[in-house]
Amino acid sequence: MVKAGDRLPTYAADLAEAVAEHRNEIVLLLNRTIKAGETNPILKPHVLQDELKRVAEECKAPTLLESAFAKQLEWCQEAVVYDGCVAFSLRPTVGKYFHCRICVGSMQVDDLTVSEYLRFKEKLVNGKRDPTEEFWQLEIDLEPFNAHFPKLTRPNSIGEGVKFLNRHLSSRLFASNNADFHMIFDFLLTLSYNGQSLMLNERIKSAQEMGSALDKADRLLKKYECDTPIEEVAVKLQDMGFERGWGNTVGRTQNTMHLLADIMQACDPETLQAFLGRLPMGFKVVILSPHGFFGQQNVLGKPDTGGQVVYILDQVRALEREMLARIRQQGLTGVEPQILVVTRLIPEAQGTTCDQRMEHISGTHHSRILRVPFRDESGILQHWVSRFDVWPYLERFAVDAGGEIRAELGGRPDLIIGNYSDGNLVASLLSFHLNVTQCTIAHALEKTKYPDADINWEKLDEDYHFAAQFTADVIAMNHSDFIITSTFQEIAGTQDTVGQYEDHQSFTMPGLYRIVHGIDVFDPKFNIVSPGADSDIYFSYDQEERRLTSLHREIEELLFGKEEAPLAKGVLKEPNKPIIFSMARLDHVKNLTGLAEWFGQNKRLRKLCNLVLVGGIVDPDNTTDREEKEQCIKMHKIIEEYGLQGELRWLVAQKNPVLNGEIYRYVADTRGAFVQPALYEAFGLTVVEAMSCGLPTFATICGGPAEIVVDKKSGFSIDPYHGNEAAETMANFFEESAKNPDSWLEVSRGSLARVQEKYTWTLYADRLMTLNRIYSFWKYVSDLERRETRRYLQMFYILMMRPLIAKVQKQQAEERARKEAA
Ligand code: UDP
Ligand code: LCN
Repeated sequence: MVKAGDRLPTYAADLAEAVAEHRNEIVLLLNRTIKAGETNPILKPHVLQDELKRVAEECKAPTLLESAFAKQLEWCQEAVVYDGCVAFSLRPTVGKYFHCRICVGSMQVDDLTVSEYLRFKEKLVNGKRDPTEEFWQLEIDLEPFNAHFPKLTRPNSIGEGVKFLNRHLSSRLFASNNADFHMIFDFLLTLSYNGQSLMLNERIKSAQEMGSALDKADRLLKKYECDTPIEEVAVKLQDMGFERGWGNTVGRTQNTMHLLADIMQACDPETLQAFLGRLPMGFKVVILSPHGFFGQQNVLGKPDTGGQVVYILDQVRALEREMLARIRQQGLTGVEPQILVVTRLIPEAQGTTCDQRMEHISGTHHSRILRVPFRDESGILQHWVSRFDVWPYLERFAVDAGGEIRAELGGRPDLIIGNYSDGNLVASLLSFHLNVTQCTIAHALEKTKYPDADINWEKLDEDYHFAAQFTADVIAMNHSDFIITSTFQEIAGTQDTVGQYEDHQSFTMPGLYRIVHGIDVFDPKFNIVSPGADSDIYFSYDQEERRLTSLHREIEELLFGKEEAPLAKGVLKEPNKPIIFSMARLDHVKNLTGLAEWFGQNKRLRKLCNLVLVGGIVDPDNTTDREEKEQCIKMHKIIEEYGLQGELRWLVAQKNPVLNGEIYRYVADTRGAFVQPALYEAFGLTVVEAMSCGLPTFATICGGPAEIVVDKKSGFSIDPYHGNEAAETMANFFEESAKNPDSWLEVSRGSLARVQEKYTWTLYADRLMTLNRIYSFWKYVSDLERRETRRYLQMFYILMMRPLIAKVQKQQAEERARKEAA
């Protein structure tokens, strides 16, 4: 804190100056903020903005809106009100924060450090408890560990970590003037397959010797035609110290060797990436997704089983194709890629295959699902448990799965990919113990979905166990060698909104710990690699010859049939109208109930279209999931309240993707649209699916869909917090499309073009395989420096995560005992 007499650091000084310009109005604004803080002491930006407008109007001071203070308020992500003071968290640009506090009585402005800001915020929970207590709260600060690692500097380059890393590595190699080449040489020596060396053998003893051996090999290879199969020269190359892996033909081998020779001469990022990208490695991949029902049929739409399963299965197919193509190009024989998706085995499998230990993944040759049960002291856990409740089982799962993975793969994997918080925690444990490259994929970080869940963690802990989850997330994102995200916003948000990872930069859970530096969005470990939609299932409605017309009777029965509970609710009275379609898990955040409400309230829209919703269950007694039940009951209420029975049809979760693909297209035939109304959506596969079918899409601006859809070109962005406006936008679109069918076609074509350009699995697999090679090399060369972070994280895990897990376990045991007693 700035003490009396100190010169004010820039920010507080700027703010004090800005306040002085409009002192009267700002005092009024701050007093109102303090008043508003009595109901909710953590104020979101829109509340402050709205208040600012009101004050400017009431005081007849329009210049206030243009003032320096108003500009600074635009940066505000949150204001905390306590004891007559307002503390602001200001974010002038992505990933950069200032904190300051104004005490309204004296109008004193102070700069705060992150730690001071969080301590001030903690007072909301701790009140005026012993003030010395705040000094004993554990503070986690990962910044010093990463201080000597290279960092991106421009917000525009966030998510392009690999590009930056290549530049860094190549300039390091270039600057070292050959001194660092032993790193490449040593790394090449580590490459092998089932004990068989690749690329180099023991005949080459040093980086220098490698240089002259490359010249010798070049002289030999020049004597052959480029397309000569490598088998014809393999023995001669071996004598020179080169094993298989350089290429399948003389030409490709020569080319790979030239890349290495060029790197040794004068390294540049493109050549380095091209060379590393060709290395024969990453043959054994483990993908972890412990929770939920992970299967290939009958699983989608269950409370925890959505896009992650679809994503992984598509990812596996694309990765295997890419791995096979690379193995072919590397000229390797007898090498087979292996991908293991490791999940939990659920004995009470509810009509799925989740009780089978091993399952082949269709559409692949070498990929399998391996299921390992959750166990505790009373044996194998028989039933499904929510993703929020899995924490007590994960350590044991990691040990059991680790053993089974090694047995199945005949050794340790080359790459471990974690999915979601639980998978990423297990991936961290395994990669720590096996020293394997770790990739993190969050899919969704719950902290963003549940605003203020950090400060209120104690209230929510019984239902959600967020303390364990957020701790797991911080550990995994820091432990991981590289992180893949589907969009930019997942890392660093937008100019106005905070990204999901960025949200872990600093936060506090009073009484537990305070994170003053949890993650840096400028870290080069972040890479945007967007998924796609399976092009065999999700293709355009106008590809007539591919259409699955044999499914139309079933679809018509679903959409327009008379069957109701327990499989459906509502029967459409006017089936000829265009359909507004939405499909999601029946979660609060997915907001299907919100969409039903917007529709109910907009007479114009109701006249123009029917609403078809696919989600969850229709009978609330058919679920054990708390949120699903609550949303189901709410949906029934909305249907009653607005009298929607003849205009809305609500179907239970549809678990067959092939049928769903044809449903999207059928809806397109009606000149309908897809709506993704979520209050927050991390990415939103349904948006890509609908767009791939040529269905105009209205998608939430909160989260990933804002990046997928280009507003008014390839769809429409809607604000779920302004449902009326969203409904109006839809009504305008349908009105226009009824008058001018070309307007519908234009948006449909825009959607198709957008997904083809940006969201395909082929692009994804190529990128991921290249990233694996580059980050594995980086892990190898920076291993020693990283050990500090890993040790710090290990301590955090043992001293914080384990007690949190024990707490969840205790809560669950008490709940079981309560239920049994009742
Ligand atoms: N899905 C489905 N049936 C349903 C609900 C959803 O097949 O009743 C599928 C949907 O087609 C998509 C995935 O589940 O492939 C949902 O992914 P998304 O990213 O939209 O959301 P998530 O459920 O992962 O949060
Ligand atoms: C989880 C989510 O919440 C979705 O937004 C994503 O699309 C899905 O995973 C796949 O990554």
